[in-house]
Amino acid sequence: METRLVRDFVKTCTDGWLQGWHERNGGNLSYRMKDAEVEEVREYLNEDAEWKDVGTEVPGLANEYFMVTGSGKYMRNVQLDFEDSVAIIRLNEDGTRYKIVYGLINGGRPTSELPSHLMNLEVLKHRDPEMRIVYHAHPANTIALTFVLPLDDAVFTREIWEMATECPVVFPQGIGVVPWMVPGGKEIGIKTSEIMKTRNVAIWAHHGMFVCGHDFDETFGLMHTVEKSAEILVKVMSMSDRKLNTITPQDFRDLQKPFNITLDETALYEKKSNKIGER
Ligand code: 2HA
Ligand code: ZN
Repeated sequence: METRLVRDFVKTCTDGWLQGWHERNGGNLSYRMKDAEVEEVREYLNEDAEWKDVGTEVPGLANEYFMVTGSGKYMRNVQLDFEDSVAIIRLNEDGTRYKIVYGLINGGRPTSELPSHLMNLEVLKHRDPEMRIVYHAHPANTIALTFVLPLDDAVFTREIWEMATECPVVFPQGIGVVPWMVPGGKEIGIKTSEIMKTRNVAIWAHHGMFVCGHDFDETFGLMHTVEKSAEILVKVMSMSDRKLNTITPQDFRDLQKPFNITLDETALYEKKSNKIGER
């Protein structure tokens, strides 16, 4: 199957692997397919496959097709063996069941995080019908920060925004943080999709990050931008627990007009001190 979509999907998996975000079978990727993309590969689809439970309900995505990585599959292998690592699934008419219409040729299931992916994609479709991608990875610097920063949306947003001027421009809605939870289920999917109602970045404490977007470049670029800033913050914190200089709340506000963005004001609190992570 050599389509533009397949090339873009594979490239994202490979790029994430090359960044070191996908040890073993870590991370997963999903894409809500356009009708024309389904038609393009129609001849490869097996509609006789058996129905299985999603593990949650996503009625807003009824009858739609998704390209998803497989549970237990390695991101590094997606480029080497696409049909073994990836599936196209179709949802039933009430969004409670799916069938594998393509891929996972050696058996297996869609990503273990399927409930989170689908619940996010449902919320995103409602927000903006062209938001089609959800990407989960295990980037080390972002995860490291969840051990030392308070697990607070405003603090995470502010500390990561301060590390690079592009951050507020790239994700003006800020970051949502999910406390440690059991992965793979409906509960963590509910928490994450609550964040995706208004934001494009969710950090799972001591686990990883979820991002969304309209296309693969934007989605991958968002993960990359957050993780790059997290890396700078880790470097700064390894030198000092305080900042001598930084971007101020007024500096952030000054970005809004020229960049035509509206920033999450809850992150622009006045800090009591220059100690990193303190409100
Ligand atoms: O192993 O990343 O969260 C895939 C995962 C589960
Ligand atoms: Zn994970």
